[in-house]
Amino acid sequence: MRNPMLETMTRLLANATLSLALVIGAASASYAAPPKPSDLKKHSTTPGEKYEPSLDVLKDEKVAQPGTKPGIPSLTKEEFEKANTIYFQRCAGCHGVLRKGATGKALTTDETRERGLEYLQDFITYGSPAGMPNWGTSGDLTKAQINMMARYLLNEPAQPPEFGMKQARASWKVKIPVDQRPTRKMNDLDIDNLFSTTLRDTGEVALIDGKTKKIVSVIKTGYAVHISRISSSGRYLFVIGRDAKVVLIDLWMKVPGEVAEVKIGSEARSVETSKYKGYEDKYAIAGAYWPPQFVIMDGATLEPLKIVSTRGMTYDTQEYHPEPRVASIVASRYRPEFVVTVKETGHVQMVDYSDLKNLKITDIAAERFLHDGGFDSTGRYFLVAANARNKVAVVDTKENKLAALIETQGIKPHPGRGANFIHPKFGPVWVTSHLGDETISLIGTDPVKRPELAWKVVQTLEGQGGGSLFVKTHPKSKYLYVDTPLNPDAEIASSVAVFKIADLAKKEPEYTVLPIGEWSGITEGVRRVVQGEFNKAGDEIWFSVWNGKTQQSAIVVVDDKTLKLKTVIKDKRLVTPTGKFNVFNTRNDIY
Ligand code: DHE
Repeated sequence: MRNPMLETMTRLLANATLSLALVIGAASASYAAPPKPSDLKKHSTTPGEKYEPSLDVLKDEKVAQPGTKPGIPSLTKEEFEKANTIYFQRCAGCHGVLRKGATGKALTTDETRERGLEYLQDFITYGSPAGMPNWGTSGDLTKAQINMMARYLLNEPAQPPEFGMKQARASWKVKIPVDQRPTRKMNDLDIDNLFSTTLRDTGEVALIDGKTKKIVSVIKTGYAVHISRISSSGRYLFVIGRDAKVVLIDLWMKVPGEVAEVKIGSEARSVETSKYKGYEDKYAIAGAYWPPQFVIMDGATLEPLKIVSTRGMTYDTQEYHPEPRVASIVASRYRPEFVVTVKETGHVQMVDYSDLKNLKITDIAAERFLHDGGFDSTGRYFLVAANARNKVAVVDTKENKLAALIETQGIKPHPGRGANFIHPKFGPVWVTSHLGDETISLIGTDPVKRPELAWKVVQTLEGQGGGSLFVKTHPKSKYLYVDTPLNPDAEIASSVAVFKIADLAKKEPEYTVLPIGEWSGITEGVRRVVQGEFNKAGDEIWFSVWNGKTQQSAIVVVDDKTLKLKTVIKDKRLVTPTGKFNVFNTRNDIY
């Protein structure tokens, strides 16, 4: 039996060469009998369920094949390597590197051997209505591959290597020592209005001048580069790739370029720099998915100084989790602390960097499956999505405690860093959209003047649909922008919804659709429109038109006053542009 929705999604995702993990199972995946073909219609393989980590770097890591056991079907070395690649790419995001379970069920051999080969084959082929994609009937995996994966699961999991100080130091390179760097800005660039733009599939960032809209420099970074963050002074740019390589770029150089690099693990997603008064530009931190750890580095050289494992107990049931990944990290302005979110165990760790030898960590029990988030407009409260729990945790970085845990009223919140504005009726709010449905949730953020509304969903808006990743506004803007790049409908994926903030007091606020993909003039590909980012002045917003690696992509600049097209940035070097990080807004947490 075919599942057209899944097939469309799979095709769309493949076209755009997204490496979102294609997951085997979701939180509620059950081990009951394989579903009947008629149940397959109930599969909810929405973008929300597909947006799970794909361990694209670990899949290529050479790991030793565990020994076989009599009576258990074995794999040849070649089969093991192929199965391992498929597992890390498609399954580990949910079931964990060590197969001990994350949002998906544990697939340890005590579980899998009890079920047996045939059962596993059926389950992989048909999936389950609870969220496990139907890999066989969708055509994603062949019969032979399914048999190979079932045998792989009956054998002990492969254990990727650890990555400690020895490996980190061996990878550390200072290309230009501090004393050979400029002592003042050597270029005419308006650094604060540069956009560090992720070129996802070439492993580079393009620095684009906010005024001329020209590429100033393209810099090699890590594999499948993910995000950029800026040092407190605005001089240094930090970029992290999924291969856990952190690259430090000096924006004062005549042509900004790399001055140092280090690897902090095998798979990573987040990086941040110290921002507390007196510690500006002093330290950087990066968080890894594998091994589960964070690394504090020197801010000017990336010398790795301290590695801290995040392995430990889940916050609620207090059971050991062997691989809780580090998700978002932000820098507190109230204390010399990094705010580190630990995904699978649901802890937020306030890591005090004032004394690295006698490291103090205040551990806040929040919620499992923490992912992305940002500050409220005052910079005191950090709001982070626990996406598989449909919640947002609010961390008070002044008092170092959990201020609230909020049901967002949508499915799988994904705020990016969120958006802050003054609502005409409810005052200051912070916003998240959702991967799993069209809900846009507005959360009150003023516990002093509006305590009755603080940390409550004060309003929900209906956007274009699910598959939203990022919302954005600016203190000078009158609008809230909501993207939907992972929506299965190509028209929705290539446009954004814009709400007029002044109209939000109306009963059913309407939105305007900006056909960004069409405005780009590109006619090929799905033209996914992703992540709005304002310029320094807050009068224009930039969107990436994210196509496949061999297709044309672009950046579309919209005039925030008129909501009209201002410019299209096209350049053959703009390959798979996704996130864009304006230096001024990023370093000052303006969103
Ligand atoms: Fe991201 C932020 C993890 C896929 C673009 N992404 C984040 C953060 C995390 C994360 C933990 C928060 C970092 C922080 O603030 O410190 N992302 C993951 C994944 O695990 C996931 C789902 C799958 C994977 O295997 O990596 C994933 N992310 C993507 C993409 O496919 C995106 C859309 C395109 C790309 O370039 O990779 C993407 N993620 C982004 C962007 C941000 C981000 C642009 C930062 C947004 C911001 O405004 O700060």
